[in-house]
Amino acid sequence: MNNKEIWIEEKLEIKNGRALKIKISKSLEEIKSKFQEIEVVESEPFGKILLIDGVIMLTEADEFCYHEMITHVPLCVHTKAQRVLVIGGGDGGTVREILKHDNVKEVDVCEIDEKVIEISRRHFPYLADSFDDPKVTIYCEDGNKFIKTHKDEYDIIIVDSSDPIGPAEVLFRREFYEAMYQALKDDGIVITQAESFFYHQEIIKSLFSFIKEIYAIPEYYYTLVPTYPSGVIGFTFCSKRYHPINDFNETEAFKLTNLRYCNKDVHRASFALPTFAQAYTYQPCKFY
Ligand code: SPD
Repeated sequence: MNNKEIWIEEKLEIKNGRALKIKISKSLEEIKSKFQEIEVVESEPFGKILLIDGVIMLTEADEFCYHEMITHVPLCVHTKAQRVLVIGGGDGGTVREILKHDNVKEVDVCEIDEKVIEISRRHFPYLADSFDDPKVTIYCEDGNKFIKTHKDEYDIIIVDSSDPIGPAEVLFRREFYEAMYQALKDDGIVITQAESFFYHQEIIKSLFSFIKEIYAIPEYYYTLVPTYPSGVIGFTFCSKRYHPINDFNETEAFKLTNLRYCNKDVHRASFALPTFAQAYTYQPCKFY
């Protein structure tokens, strides 16, 4: 990069005729792994940014909006969870949040690309240092294969993936959700990154076409992340037994850790979908 003014635009959304432009002050590192191109840049408005194949994975300024919501929502519903699996999540942000819950005794991380972990350790230590906790075991393997070798083991599985192109495509398929069902204990919960209800209706509809046939409680909730396309990103909440609202408990970890986005009102509100988006999912979340 030279000293001229430089902006990045998210490649995936440019294809669809829309983009968020962010002013960059410098490129910090760019590597090509076996699976993808990984890049870290320094931006003026959002601090450091991690990009994979030209798509923003996280920025320093707003990563907490995503990592808190992908993690504390299930952990405050299944409050006795001891074993948690993260598929993807190679930057460490999701693990950092999981470790705030003392009831969790083991965190397995299955990240296909060791280079994502390496680059995050160099540029985002406040996220990736979480991998050094003795409760954490890292497997650099294909999540879709890994999951099929585990049965009845996990209380919570969190899929912190990139978008359904490249290595993450398989993580949006029915067979993967069926395998996760088998890997869960009988009161387990799966949470998956499930895109934006403004921009990715077909993906969400496709997910719910099979999730509702596999899991007893299939729901969708969302968070606001200004640097993701449309500023909104959602998650599937696939549960065998616990209901996201009725079984919510404001745990000690939740109260004491100074969360910046997630609180009990946000937890509840995140399951309330705009009317048009309810049609993409299974049903409006039942509030009792
Ligand atoms: N459209 C980008 C979605 C990226 C979701 N995963 C981000 C990884 C942060 N841990």
